[in-house]
Amino acid sequence: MLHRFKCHLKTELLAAALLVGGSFSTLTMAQTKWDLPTAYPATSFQTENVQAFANDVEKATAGKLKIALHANASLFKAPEIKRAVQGGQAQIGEIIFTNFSNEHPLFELDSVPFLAPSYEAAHKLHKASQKSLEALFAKQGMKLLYAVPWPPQGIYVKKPIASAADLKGQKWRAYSPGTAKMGELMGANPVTIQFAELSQALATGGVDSLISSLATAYDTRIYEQITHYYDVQAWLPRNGVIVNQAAFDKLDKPTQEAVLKAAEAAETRGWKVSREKNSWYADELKKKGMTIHQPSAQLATDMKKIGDTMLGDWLKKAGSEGQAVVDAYRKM
Ligand code: PCA
Repeated sequence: MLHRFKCHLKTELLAAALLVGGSFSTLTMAQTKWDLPTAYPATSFQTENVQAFANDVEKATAGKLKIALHANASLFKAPEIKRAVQGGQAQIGEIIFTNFSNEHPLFELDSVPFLAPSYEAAHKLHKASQKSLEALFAKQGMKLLYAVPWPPQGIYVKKPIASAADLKGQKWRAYSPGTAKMGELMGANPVTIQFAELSQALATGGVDSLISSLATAYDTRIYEQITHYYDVQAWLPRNGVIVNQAAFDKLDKPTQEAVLKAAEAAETRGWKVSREKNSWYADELKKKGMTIHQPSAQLATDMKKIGDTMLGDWLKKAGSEGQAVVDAYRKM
């Protein structure tokens, strides 16, 4: 009897809270809180998109699932985020796939130079590789929710260059095994520096040149030290939001659906914003003193050669599974 009375009281309390307003209702309902580490700053278009995803989820579930974003590698450093999600130290997180190239060739595919160097091509490659990538995460106890590309990657240098040989001996900032390899192939000295440490490394003279997007040049103020950009459009690396499968499975069905729906919207929005903002970044960077060059014929040839070498290496590593993905992409 007492139990029934208690239950009744609870229901009444819940009803009253719902009447009073949304914010009260969240106090009485079971609430789940997820931590979402990302290695990129709050002002990055990627992080803004992740934040919009988190807001959408909170709204669609009336606060039942709250996702707290931890930007700028404040909770985990870039290379640690994937393992943190896998182990459940963070329920959800954002990574750049290509950081994990040494673990599996599929993580590197979008960063093979000149394999998919435009938004259209990158989207085809994304679709051609999506199932395999999802299966890879599933094997590791995670679920891939969505992925969004950085704008095309170009080369930043302090002084104009005519060919890849001009990068010889330079301190080349890498953000992945592939970008380090590229530096090596040009005769530069690669040093891996994650995004969160990039501004500092630039300011203290630790970087002469690098490959990245216009977005990153704007966000990390590359233009304060490096003022020449070569628009080689080598690839568009994707960030992905991944969730621990067990954490996802603990959610009730409507909440799971809300997450999937918000993820789908985030992917569509992210591809659009990445593309649209790219020309805005170019304009802003020019205002800050960046010269945007088209690569000379020699530089383009040198880069293409490096791309061919890296694609050959990738196909060797990735075997028949990799070949099948590339074949499917080329048929699209
Ligand atoms: N910005 C990230 C990855 C690719 C990009 O455009 C970086 O430079 O670390």
